[in-house]
Amino acid sequence: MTVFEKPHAMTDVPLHYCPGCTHGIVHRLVAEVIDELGIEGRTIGIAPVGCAVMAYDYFNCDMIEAAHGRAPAVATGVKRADPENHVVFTYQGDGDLASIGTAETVHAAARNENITVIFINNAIYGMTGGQMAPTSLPGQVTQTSPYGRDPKLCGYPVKICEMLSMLDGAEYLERVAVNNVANIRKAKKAIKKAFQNQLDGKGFSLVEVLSSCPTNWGMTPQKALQWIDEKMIPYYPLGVYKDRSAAKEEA
Ligand SMILES: Cc1ncc(C[n+]2csc(CCOP(=O)(O)OP(=O)(O)O)c2C)c(N)n1
Repeated sequence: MTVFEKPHAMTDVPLHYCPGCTHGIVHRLVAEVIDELGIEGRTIGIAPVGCAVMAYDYFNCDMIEAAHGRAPAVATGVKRADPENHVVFTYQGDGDLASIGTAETVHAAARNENITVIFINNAIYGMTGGQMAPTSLPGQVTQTSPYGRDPKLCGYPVKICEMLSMLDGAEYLERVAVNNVANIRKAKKAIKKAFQNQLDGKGFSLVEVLSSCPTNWGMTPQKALQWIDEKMIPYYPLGVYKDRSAAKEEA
């Protein structure tokens, strides 16, 4: 009896992520959704710069590597080239999406580009060694804020779902977490909806996933999952920030 199988949309390449990093979980959720929707042959993923830079090795669908932060712009071009047949998703970290790529993110949302954005918020620049990210919490110790992030000096964290929810353009914005089984199930549901919205032609759908980085947070994998509960979720509340079609149906 088969009790465990990897999704077809994932390759056999071993993941390079650190122990306890949740990038692998989110990759799997995306791949499961691609399988369930039967879209592998027409899906094109846009890989970021950051720890997920090698995402192109891990997904069986076509992948394109974008320069740091530019994934929504690349996704826009790929989607518009053949909107009926291409299913396009970006996969981006917080340094990528909420710092260097802020403009691309905001304008893709404002234009309601019919793309799916998977946003990994791990509150740090992982790949480059743990520098402060736009999403690092006030007081959070990082390589570039050794005494804790001081908002007077470095400003406050950028709350992407809240910020984009102000735009008329964005279709669907939800924040989820992958720190326990119940949250992982909810994350999968949100990711599936974000892809389904694209298939239904509804427009820009972004799922922000609160994720762990035990290596750069200086924690055990288990403590890192707790830290998401105790520190990240209170600052970044989970939930749907915008669901334009659902709001229209209710009205
Ligand atoms: C234009 C440009 N600026 C800076 C860098 C260096 N760089 C590579 S990855 C990265 C940060 C990645 O952090 P994040 O997007 O949060 O992803 P994570 O590694 O945490 O998954 C930076 C600054 C780059 N590659 N290109």
